[in-house]
Amino acid sequence: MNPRAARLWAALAGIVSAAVVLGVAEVLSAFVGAAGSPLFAVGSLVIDLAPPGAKDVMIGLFGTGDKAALLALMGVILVVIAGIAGILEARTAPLGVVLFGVGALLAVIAVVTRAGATGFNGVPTIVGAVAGVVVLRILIRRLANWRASAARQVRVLQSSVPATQLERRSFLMLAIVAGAASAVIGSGARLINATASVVTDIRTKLTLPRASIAAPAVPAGASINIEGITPLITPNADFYRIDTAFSPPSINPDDWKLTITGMVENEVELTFAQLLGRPLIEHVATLSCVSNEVGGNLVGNALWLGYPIRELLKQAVPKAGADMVLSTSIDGFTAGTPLAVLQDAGTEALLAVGMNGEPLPIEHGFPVRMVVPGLYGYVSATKWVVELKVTTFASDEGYWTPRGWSAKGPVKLSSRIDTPRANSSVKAGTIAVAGVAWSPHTGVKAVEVQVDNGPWVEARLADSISADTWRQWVYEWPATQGSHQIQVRATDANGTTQGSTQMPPAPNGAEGWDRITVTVG
Ligand SMILES: Nc1nc2c(c(=O)[nH]1)N[C@H]1C(S)=C(S)[C@@H](COP(=O)(O)O)O[C@H]1N2
Ligand SMILES: [Mo]
Repeated sequence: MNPRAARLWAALAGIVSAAVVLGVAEVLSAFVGAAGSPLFAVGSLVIDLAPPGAKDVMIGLFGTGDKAALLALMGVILVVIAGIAGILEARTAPLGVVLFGVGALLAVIAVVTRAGATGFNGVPTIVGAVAGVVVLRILIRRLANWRASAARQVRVLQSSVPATQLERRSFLMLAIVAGAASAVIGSGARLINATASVVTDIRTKLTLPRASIAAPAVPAGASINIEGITPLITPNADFYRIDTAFSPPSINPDDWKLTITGMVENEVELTFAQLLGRPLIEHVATLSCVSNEVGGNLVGNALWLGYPIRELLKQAVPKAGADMVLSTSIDGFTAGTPLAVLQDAGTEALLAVGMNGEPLPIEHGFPVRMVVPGLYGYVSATKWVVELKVTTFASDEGYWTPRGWSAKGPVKLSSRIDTPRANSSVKAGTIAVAGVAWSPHTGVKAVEVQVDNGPWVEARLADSISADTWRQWVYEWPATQGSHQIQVRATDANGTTQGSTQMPPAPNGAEGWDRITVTVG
């Protein structure tokens, strides 16, 4: 093999390895967040750093294609540098690896310094770089073997042809497979990431209309100010997330549409703009997951902004005999909700667009989800919802029903101790035992605490926002030295008290008293 050919193959090894870096980084970013894409970050950084004159030149030359032109330019530069790295590695290892390392370091810096990025977003690039370096080392070793074998063949002038062919094949196979896989899978992931960043951007810039009917001010007495108690309103960043989506769907609101189909007199179609044009209402409601264990935290309370589903159903006019609405997410998830609940004038079942004063976070259903006070999420709270089919429980079922969960899922009366923490140590004296209790749509009227085998003592309940939300409670406990067991039970507005029977989450929600042990010193 002549030196020129050897250099070209080494350059190819470098380019393939760079494709592996980017491909792996894009695929990982598709799962952990589009902000992790080194291509996106470096491109954005270049745009930010470019002097205004350079931008004008690019726009002058390429018009609205300026971003594509920039990407192409970056691609050419990358190919050249990667080629050089391959040649360096073949000639003077590990210089090529060092060049890869420096490039990856710069890309990681670009990624983590983007607005809103965290150190975690650097992980895809780091993992990608490690994979790329491994491929580079293997390719360069195979290339060296191929060259050595070819040189031997020339020297002895006899048939070691099969050996040379094998060495060549092992180099080319890896180069082709790694290059092609990175290009194809990486481009697919890049497309997903590009859409995700576009949708993130649209969401950030979106201003929702004000509610026609604003939620009444939260009563001052609804919050108890105690260290360690769950806040009355759960911030979006802390709101539990449960869904079957590996990475949350990216929906451009301009492309979003809801259809109401099935057993209706009039099929209804609603765009996002039309939805925002309707009179929206605000409502605070507690949402909880049927999988929540006693004492668990798969429950949150938020201020939702949305349009009452009952109004849409009025427009669609359900036919006689229908008793369920099967809501479908763009990702295929479905939930079966009793039609009567969605039609009920006293239940604020919403097609929600806002959560705590912001557009829905993407992982909580952007641009539109359902929220139905009083029902577990799996039978009501479809995120990224695109279709409501009016149907019957006899002929349709939601996603979780054939998987061992009940077709209907009213939320069970529950209470939880937030503070002190289970198995913690506290000082003797007055200890605030506090937490939350909920029975959405029914309301909580009392909470009692029992220490060891003592009597059940009534806790002080904070004011209620409405029957649809949880209530904070506190019991000032005169704690004496020793190990103590504390348990809690709530009574709902109908006078029903939580029973002592323990039930696991499946098939329709956990039951039992939350119980902790603390050591008083
Ligand atoms: N598209 C979709 N929507 C979904 C789910 C899902 O898996 N996919 N899970 C449901 C379940 S089980 C719950 S508890 C709630 C959780 O909503 P959150 O993630 O906003 O807290 O969403 C519901 N909506
Ligand atoms: Mo759930």
